Amino acid sequence: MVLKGISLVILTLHLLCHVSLVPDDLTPEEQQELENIRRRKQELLEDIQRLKNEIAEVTSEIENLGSTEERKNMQRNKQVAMGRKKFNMDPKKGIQFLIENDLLKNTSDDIAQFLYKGEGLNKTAIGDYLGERDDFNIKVLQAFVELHEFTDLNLVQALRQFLWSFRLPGEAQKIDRMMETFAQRYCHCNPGVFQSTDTCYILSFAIIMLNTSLHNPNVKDKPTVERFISMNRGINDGGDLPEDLLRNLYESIKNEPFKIPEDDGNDLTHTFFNPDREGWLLKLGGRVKTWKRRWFILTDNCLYYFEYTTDKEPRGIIPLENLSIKEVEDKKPNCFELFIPDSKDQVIKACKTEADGRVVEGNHTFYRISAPTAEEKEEWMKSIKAAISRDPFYEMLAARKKKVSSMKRH
Ligand code: 4IP
Repeated sequence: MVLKGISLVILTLHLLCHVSLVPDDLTPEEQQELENIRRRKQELLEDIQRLKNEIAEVTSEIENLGSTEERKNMQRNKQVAMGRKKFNMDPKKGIQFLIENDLLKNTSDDIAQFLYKGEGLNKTAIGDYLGERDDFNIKVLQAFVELHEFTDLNLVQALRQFLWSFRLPGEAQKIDRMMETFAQRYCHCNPGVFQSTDTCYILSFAIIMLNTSLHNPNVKDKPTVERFISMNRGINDGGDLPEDLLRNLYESIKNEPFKIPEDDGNDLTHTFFNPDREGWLLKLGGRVKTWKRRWFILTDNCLYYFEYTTDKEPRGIIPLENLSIKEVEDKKPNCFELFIPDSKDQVIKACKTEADGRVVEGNHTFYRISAPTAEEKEEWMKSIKAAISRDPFYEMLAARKKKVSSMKRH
């Protein structure tokens, strides 16, 4: 802009120089005109000087910037932003990058602070980092949970804060570790509320499941406060928790569901909702690769398939334990596959009915299934995933329940 201004001024000046060469036998009007032009020339010369000064000022500002703290800060902020991006793509690499560039200290406390502030960080990535089994990550998890202040909060309020600070991963072992750390912290901040951290842990899950039952439209049977109270009998190391406390927690969840960071829709609400489902799907055979239309029912952590909806006996049963699920491409549309992770050739434990009615073991190393629509594929995959991931967790929870309800209080 400034340079363009200068060239214009120079051009005008050039023209004016020619004008000043005009002889002086001029009429008064022409002389007046010449006078005006000279004044204008003077003004333009002043303009040029002003522009020159401005350019000098801006140039010196740019030069100064280069040597000041400001520039260093800009550089640093850029690197932090890059570190955050890397973290969101691969949490471990992101942390490593920040440490290598002296933007973060390699201590569990500093990393925990960074995750707790969470600026620009994806909550799924935070959950993934905190859920890692590594000793160091476990230390970070502890430091992270200690940054939460739960004193004088009821359990629902504390859970709201906790579950909003990152996204709980789907894996049972990780959920267990994180909720255990949460329960310890809650009991530390609120001594005397629960007999043990196990009680706090179990009640936390009762609350998360209550949240799902009350607010997930897929759950038709909504529990009453009485049912919630009776479900939690005996969990305080053999004794009951005060009814008032349970009523308050129930009301709080009923009035306001948990706000949970949701990135791919497969959040806690899904992990703990009743995943039962039924419908028509196509299934590929085991040894002979023929597609058969079968009526599938998902219940009790098993997939049953029938020839007709009215059949009493299934043609096959696939227990979902130890299986994984993934989308696959096939000539048939909307396909997904059930498989054993890390073991391609192993036959999946399942049973099927032969043409002569005998029940025999299945022959599938994978089950390929095609859904009628993309939406149905998504729904089936979500429900099967939920059935797979909640199962080991329910076992762990049941073990804890058994432990606390068998304890006798003195
Ligand atoms: C059959 O093909 C069907 O696809 C069976 O499905 C299947 O059993 C058989 O797998 C496959 O050979 P044909 O009907 O063309 O013979 P369904 O039982 O639903 O009728 P699965 O195990 O998929 O139920 P193999 O592994 O038995 O060959």
